[in-house]
Amino acid sequence: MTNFLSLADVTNVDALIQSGRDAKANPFADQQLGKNKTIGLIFFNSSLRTRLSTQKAAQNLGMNVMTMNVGQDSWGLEMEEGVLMNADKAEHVREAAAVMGRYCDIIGIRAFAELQDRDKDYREQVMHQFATYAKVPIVNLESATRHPLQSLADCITIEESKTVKRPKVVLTWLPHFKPLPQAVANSFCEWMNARALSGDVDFVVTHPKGYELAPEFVGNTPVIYDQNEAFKGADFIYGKNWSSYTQYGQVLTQDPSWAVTMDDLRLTNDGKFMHCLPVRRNLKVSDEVLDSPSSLVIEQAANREWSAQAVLKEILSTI
Ligand code: SN0
Repeated sequence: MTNFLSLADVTNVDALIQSGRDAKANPFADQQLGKNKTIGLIFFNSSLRTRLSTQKAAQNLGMNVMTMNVGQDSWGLEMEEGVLMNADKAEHVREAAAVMGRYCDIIGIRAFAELQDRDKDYREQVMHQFATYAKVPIVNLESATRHPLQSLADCITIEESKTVKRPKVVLTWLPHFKPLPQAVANSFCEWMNARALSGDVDFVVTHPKGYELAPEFVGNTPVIYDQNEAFKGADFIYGKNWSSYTQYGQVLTQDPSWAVTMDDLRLTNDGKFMHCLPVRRNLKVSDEVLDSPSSLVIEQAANREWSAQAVLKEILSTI
Protein backbone atom coordinates (compact mmCIF):
# COMPACT_ATOMS: atom_id res chain seq x y z
CA MET A 1 0.00 0.00 0.00
CA THR A 2 1.45 3.41 -0.91
CA ASN A 3 -1.37 5.82 -0.11
CA PHE A 4 -4.42 5.14 2.08
CA LEU A 5 -6.97 7.52 0.61
CA SER A 6 -9.91 5.15 0.17
CA LEU A 7 -10.95 1.51 0.04
CA ALA A 8 -9.50 1.39 -3.49
CA ASP A 9 -6.00 1.42 -1.93
CA VAL A 10 -6.71 -1.82 -0.03
CA THR A 11 -5.95 -5.10 -1.77
CA ASN A 12 -7.38 -7.40 0.91
CA VAL A 13 -9.98 -6.02 3.34
CA ASP A 14 -10.18 -9.26 5.35
CA ALA A 15 -6.42 -9.27 5.87
CA LEU A 16 -6.41 -5.61 6.94
CA ILE A 17 -9.21 -6.23 9.48
CA GLN A 18 -7.27 -9.23 10.79
CA SER A 19 -4.07 -7.18 10.98
CA GLY A 20 -5.93 -4.63 13.15
CA ARG A 21 -7.18 -7.39 15.42
CA ASP A 22 -3.66 -8.84 15.65
CA ALA A 23 -2.31 -5.40 16.63
CA LYS A 24 -4.97 -5.17 19.34
CA ALA A 25 -3.90 -8.56 20.74
CA ASN A 26 -0.19 -7.73 20.51
CA PRO A 27 0.38 -3.96 20.13
CA PHE A 28 4.18 -3.94 20.26
CA ALA A 29 4.99 -6.88 17.96
CA ASP A 30 6.22 -4.55 15.19
CA GLN A 31 8.07 -1.95 17.23
CA GLN A 32 11.15 -2.19 15.00
CA LEU A 33 9.21 -1.57 11.78
CA GLY A 34 8.87 2.18 12.29
CA LYS A 35 12.19 2.82 14.01
CA ASN A 36 13.78 6.06 12.72
CA LYS A 37 10.73 6.75 10.56
CA THR A 38 8.64 9.92 11.03
CA ILE A 39 4.94 10.55 10.46
CA GLY A 40 3.50 14.07 10.20
CA LEU A 41 -0.15 14.49 11.19
CA ILE A 42 -1.56 17.61 9.53
CA PHE A 43 -4.97 18.96 10.58
CA PHE A 44 -7.07 21.55 8.77
CA ASN A 45 -9.95 20.73 11.20
CA SER A 46 -10.57 19.68 14.81
CA SER A 47 -9.82 16.16 15.98
CA LEU A 48 -9.80 14.08 19.14
CA ARG A 49 -9.82 10.37 18.25
CA THR A 50 -8.03 10.60 14.91
CA ARG A 51 -5.18 12.65 16.31
CA LEU A 52 -4.62 10.61 19.46
CA SER A 53 -5.23 7.14 18.01
CA THR A 54 -3.01 7.69 14.96
CA GLN A 55 -0.23 9.10 17.15
CA LYS A 56 -0.55 6.12 19.50
CA ALA A 57 -0.56 3.62 16.62
CA ALA A 58 2.56 5.22 15.09
CA GLN A 59 4.32 5.09 18.47
CA ASN A 60 3.34 1.43 18.92
CA LEU A 61 5.21 0.84 15.63
CA GLY A 62 8.26 2.72 16.93
CA MET A 63 7.72 5.84 14.78
CA ASN A 64 8.42 9.47 15.61
CA VAL A 65 5.33 11.69 15.40
CA MET A 66 4.91 15.39 14.55
CA THR A 67 1.51 17.08 14.58
CA MET A 68 0.45 20.43 13.17
CA ASN A 69 -2.79 22.39 12.97
CA VAL A 70 -2.70 24.30 9.70
CA GLY A 71 -3.57 27.98 10.00
CA GLN A 72 -3.28 27.99 13.80
CA ASP A 73 0.31 26.72 14.20
CA SER A 74 1.44 27.31 10.62
CA TRP A 75 0.94 29.83 7.83
CA GLY A 76 -2.43 29.71 6.14
CA LEU A 77 -2.09 27.51 3.04
CA GLU A 78 -3.17 28.57 -0.44
CA MET A 79 -4.59 25.54 -2.26
CA GLU A 80 -5.59 27.15 -5.59
CA GLU A 81 -3.16 26.87 -8.50
CA GLY A 82 -1.94 29.85 -10.47
CA VAL A 83 -3.38 32.58 -8.22
CA LEU A 84 -1.86 35.91 -7.22
CA MET A 85 -1.20 35.40 -3.51
CA ASN A 86 -2.05 38.88 -2.28
CA ALA A 87 -4.65 37.90 0.38
CA ASP A 88 -4.45 36.19 3.80
CA LYS A 89 -2.70 32.91 2.80
CA ALA A 90 1.08 33.29 3.09
CA GLU A 91 2.23 29.93 1.75
CA HIS A 92 1.27 27.66 -1.16
CA VAL A 93 0.60 23.94 -0.76
CA ARG A 94 3.22 23.28 -3.47
CA GLU A 95 6.03 24.41 -1.15
CA ALA A 96 4.38 23.39 2.14
CA ALA A 97 3.69 19.80 1.07
CA ALA A 98 7.10 19.46 -0.62
CA VAL A 99 8.85 20.61 2.58
CA MET A 100 6.76 18.34 4.82
CA GLY A 101 7.63 15.46 2.49
CA ARG A 102 11.32 16.08 3.19
CA TYR A 103 10.79 15.85 6.97
CA CYS A 104 8.30 12.95 6.98
CA ASP A 105 8.23 9.37 5.68
CA ILE A 106 4.40 9.30 5.85
CA ILE A 107 1.95 12.22 6.05
CA GLY A 108 -1.59 12.03 7.43
CA ILE A 109 -4.00 14.78 6.36
CA ARG A 110 -7.39 15.88 7.70
CA ALA A 111 -9.28 18.27 5.43
CA PHE A 112 -13.09 18.25 5.72
CA ALA A 113 -15.52 19.13 2.96
CA GLU A 114 -16.19 22.87 2.82
CA LEU A 115 -19.80 22.11 1.74
CA GLN A 116 -19.90 25.11 -0.63
CA ASP A 117 -18.98 23.64 -4.01
CA ARG A 118 -19.84 19.96 -4.48
CA ASP A 119 -17.60 19.38 -7.50
CA LYS A 120 -14.64 20.93 -5.71
CA ASP A 121 -15.17 18.83 -2.56
CA TYR A 122 -15.70 15.61 -4.52
CA ARG A 123 -12.51 16.21 -6.55
CA GLU A 124 -10.54 15.68 -3.31
CA GLN A 125 -8.15 18.47 -4.26
CA VAL A 126 -6.28 18.62 -0.92
CA MET A 127 -5.51 14.90 -0.74
CA HIS A 128 -4.31 14.85 -4.35
CA GLN A 129 -2.19 17.98 -3.94
CA PHE A 130 -0.42 16.51 -0.91
CA ALA A 131 0.08 13.18 -2.68
CA THR A 132 1.55 14.99 -5.70
CA TYR A 133 3.76 17.55 -3.99
CA ALA A 134 4.88 15.70 -0.81
CA LYS A 135 6.00 12.60 -2.75
CA VAL A 136 5.59 10.37 0.33
CA PRO A 137 2.68 8.07 1.25
CA ILE A 138 -0.46 9.97 2.31
CA VAL A 139 -2.99 8.71 4.87
CA ASN A 140 -6.53 10.09 4.81
CA LEU A 141 -7.47 11.32 8.31
CA GLU A 142 -10.93 12.38 6.94
CA SER A 143 -11.10 14.07 3.59
CA ALA A 144 -13.93 15.87 1.83
CA THR A 145 -15.62 12.62 0.80
CA ARG A 146 -14.24 9.81 2.97
CA HIS A 147 -13.02 8.71 6.42
CA PRO A 148 -11.49 5.29 5.72
CA LEU A 149 -9.63 4.84 9.04
CA GLN A 150 -13.02 5.19 10.73
CA SER A 151 -14.61 2.66 8.38
CA LEU A 152 -11.83 0.14 9.01
CA ALA A 153 -12.29 0.55 12.78
CA ASP A 154 -16.03 0.05 12.23
CA CYS A 155 -15.36 -3.19 10.32
CA ILE A 156 -13.13 -4.42 13.16
CA THR A 157 -15.82 -3.51 15.72
CA ILE A 158 -18.55 -5.34 13.78
CA GLU A 159 -16.36 -8.41 13.33
CA GLU A 160 -15.52 -8.68 17.02
CA SER A 161 -19.06 -7.88 18.27
CA LYS A 162 -21.25 -9.86 15.88
CA THR A 163 -23.32 -12.74 17.25
CA VAL A 164 -24.47 -14.09 13.88
CA LYS A 165 -22.38 -15.04 10.86
CA ARG A 166 -23.88 -12.43 8.54
CA PRO A 167 -25.24 -9.54 10.64
CA LYS A 168 -27.75 -7.00 9.35
CA VAL A 169 -26.13 -3.54 9.44
CA VAL A 170 -28.27 -0.39 9.06
CA LEU A 171 -26.84 3.06 8.38
CA THR A 172 -29.31 5.67 9.61
CA TRP A 173 -29.31 9.44 9.18
CA LEU A 174 -29.67 11.33 12.48
CA PRO A 175 -30.94 14.90 13.04
CA HIS A 176 -28.57 17.85 13.55
CA PHE A 177 -28.95 21.62 13.18
CA LYS A 178 -25.52 22.07 11.53
CA PRO A 179 -24.56 20.98 8.02
CA LEU A 180 -22.07 18.12 8.44
CA PRO A 181 -20.02 16.40 5.71
CA GLN A 182 -21.11 13.16 4.02
CA ALA A 183 -17.61 11.67 4.46
CA VAL A 184 -18.28 9.23 7.31
CA ALA A 185 -21.51 7.97 5.75
CA ASN A 186 -19.93 7.71 2.27
CA SER A 187 -16.99 5.72 3.58
CA PHE A 188 -19.17 3.47 5.71
CA CYS A 189 -21.25 2.68 2.59
CA GLU A 190 -18.11 2.03 0.55
CA TRP A 191 -16.72 -0.45 3.09
CA MET A 192 -20.06 -2.10 3.97
CA ASN A 193 -20.82 -2.61 0.27
CA ALA A 194 -17.55 -4.52 0.00
CA ARG A 195 -18.42 -6.53 3.12
CA ALA A 196 -21.89 -7.26 1.70
CA LEU A 197 -20.39 -8.39 -1.60
CA SER A 198 -18.15 -10.87 0.23
CA GLY A 199 -21.17 -12.18 2.18
CA ASP A 200 -20.00 -10.81 5.55
CA VAL A 201 -22.97 -8.46 6.20
CA ASP A 202 -26.39 -7.48 4.92
CA PHE A 203 -26.45 -3.73 4.52
CA VAL A 204 -29.29 -1.20 4.21
CA VAL A 205 -29.43 2.60 4.44
CA THR A 206 -32.27 4.71 5.85
CA HIS A 207 -32.71 8.48 5.69
CA PRO A 208 -35.38 11.10 5.00
CA LYS A 209 -36.08 11.98 1.35
CA GLY A 210 -33.54 14.53 0.08
CA TYR A 211 -30.60 12.96 1.95
CA GLU A 212 -29.62 10.52 -0.82
CA LEU A 213 -25.86 10.00 -0.83
CA ALA A 214 -23.75 10.10 -3.98
CA PRO A 215 -24.63 7.13 -6.23
CA GLU A 216 -21.01 5.98 -6.40
CA PHE A 217 -21.10 5.35 -2.63
CA VAL A 218 -24.58 3.85 -2.28
CA GLY A 219 -24.18 1.44 -5.19
CA ASN A 220 -26.88 -1.23 -5.09
CA THR A 221 -27.56 -0.87 -1.34
CA PRO A 222 -31.29 -0.86 -0.55
CA VAL A 223 -32.45 2.57 0.66
CA ILE A 224 -35.52 2.43 2.94
CA TYR A 225 -37.21 5.74 3.79
CA ASP A 226 -39.15 4.26 6.76
CA GLN A 227 -36.64 4.11 9.63
CA ASN A 228 -38.70 1.67 11.74
CA GLU A 229 -38.97 -0.69 8.80
CA ALA A 230 -35.21 -0.53 8.23
CA PHE A 231 -34.46 -1.24 11.91
CA LYS A 232 -36.44 -4.51 12.00
CA GLY A 233 -34.09 -7.39 12.76
CA ALA A 234 -30.97 -5.18 12.71
CA ASP A 235 -27.86 -6.42 14.50
CA PHE A 236 -26.06 -3.06 14.19
CA ILE A 237 -27.48 0.45 13.90
CA TYR A 238 -24.86 2.89 12.64
CA GLY A 239 -26.00 6.49 13.24
CA LYS A 240 -24.62 9.57 11.51
CA ASN A 241 -25.86 12.96 10.47
CA TRP A 242 -24.97 14.31 7.05
CA SER A 243 -26.07 17.33 5.07
CA SER A 244 -27.82 16.91 1.74
CA TYR A 245 -25.73 15.80 -1.24
CA THR A 246 -28.37 16.63 -3.85
CA GLN A 247 -29.10 20.11 -2.38
CA TYR A 248 -25.46 20.34 -1.51
CA GLY A 249 -24.57 21.22 2.07
CA GLN A 250 -28.18 22.07 3.05
CA VAL A 251 -30.02 21.04 6.24
CA LEU A 252 -33.43 20.00 4.86
CA THR A 253 -35.01 18.74 8.09
CA GLN A 254 -34.17 18.37 11.78
CA ASP A 255 -37.05 15.94 12.42
CA PRO A 256 -36.35 14.70 15.98
CA SER A 257 -38.17 11.41 15.33
CA TRP A 258 -35.02 10.28 13.44
CA ALA A 259 -32.94 10.35 16.67
CA VAL A 260 -32.21 6.86 18.04
CA THR A 261 -33.94 5.88 21.30
CA MET A 262 -34.54 2.68 23.28
CA ASP A 263 -37.86 2.28 21.42
CA ASP A 264 -35.87 2.01 18.19
CA LEU A 265 -33.50 -0.58 19.65
CA ARG A 266 -36.51 -2.69 20.65
CA LEU A 267 -37.31 -3.14 16.94
CA THR A 268 -33.91 -4.76 16.37
CA ASN A 269 -32.34 -8.16 16.96
CA ASP A 270 -30.74 -7.03 20.25
CA GLY A 271 -29.04 -4.48 17.96
CA LYS A 272 -25.96 -2.53 18.97
CA PHE A 273 -25.66 1.21 18.43
CA MET A 274 -22.59 2.60 16.64
CA HIS A 275 -21.44 6.19 16.00
CA CYS A 276 -18.03 7.57 15.03
CA LEU A 277 -18.15 10.38 17.66
CA PRO A 278 -18.33 13.21 18.51
CA VAL A 279 -22.04 12.72 19.19
CA ARG A 280 -24.47 15.28 20.54
CA ARG A 281 -26.44 13.58 23.27
CA ASN A 282 -30.23 13.67 23.03
CA LEU A 283 -30.08 15.50 19.69
CA LYS A 284 -28.92 12.48 17.65
CA VAL A 285 -29.26 9.65 20.18
CA SER A 286 -30.67 9.41 23.70
CA ASP A 287 -28.58 9.27 26.88
CA GLU A 288 -30.28 5.97 27.62
CA VAL A 289 -28.94 4.35 24.42
CA LEU A 290 -25.43 5.77 24.79
CA ASP A 291 -25.22 4.69 28.44
CA SER A 292 -26.65 1.20 27.81
CA PRO A 293 -24.72 -2.01 27.13
CA SER A 294 -26.08 -1.74 23.57
CA SER A 295 -23.74 1.14 22.78
CA LEU A 296 -20.46 0.30 21.02
CA VAL A 297 -19.25 3.88 20.59
CA ILE A 298 -16.32 3.59 23.02
CA GLU A 299 -15.23 0.24 21.55
CA GLN A 300 -15.33 1.78 18.08
CA ALA A 301 -13.17 4.69 19.21
CA ALA A 302 -10.76 2.29 20.92
CA ASN A 303 -10.48 0.35 17.65
CA ARG A 304 -9.29 3.49 15.85
CA GLU A 305 -5.85 2.76 17.32
CA TRP A 306 -5.82 -0.69 15.71
CA SER A 307 -7.16 0.42 12.35
CA ALA A 308 -4.45 3.09 12.16
CA GLN A 309 -1.82 0.57 13.22
CA ALA A 310 -2.88 -1.92 10.54
CA VAL A 311 -2.67 0.78 7.84
CA LEU A 312 0.66 2.25 9.00
CA LYS A 313 2.15 -1.22 9.28
CA GLU A 314 1.22 -1.98 5.69
CA ILE A 315 2.61 1.32 4.40
CA LEU A 316 5.82 0.96 6.46
CA SER A 317 6.43 -2.47 5.01
CA THR A 318 6.63 -0.92 1.51
CA ILE A 319 8.99 2.03 2.25
C1 SN0 B 1 -17.32 15.51 11.63
C2 SN0 B 1 -18.12 14.93 10.47
O1 SN0 B 1 -17.53 14.60 9.43
O2 SN0 B 1 -19.34 14.82 10.58
C3 SN0 B 1 -16.26 14.55 12.12
C4 SN0 B 1 -16.68 13.16 12.44
C5 SN0 B 1 -15.54 12.24 12.75
N1 SN0 B 1 -18.22 15.79 12.73
C6 SN0 B 1 -18.52 17.02 13.10
O3 SN0 B 1 -18.04 17.97 12.52
C7 SN0 B 1 -19.45 17.22 14.31
C8 SN0 B 1 -19.57 18.66 14.67
C9 SN0 B 1 -20.71 18.99 15.60
O4 SN0 B 1 -20.80 20.19 15.87
O5 SN0 B 1 -21.53 18.18 16.03
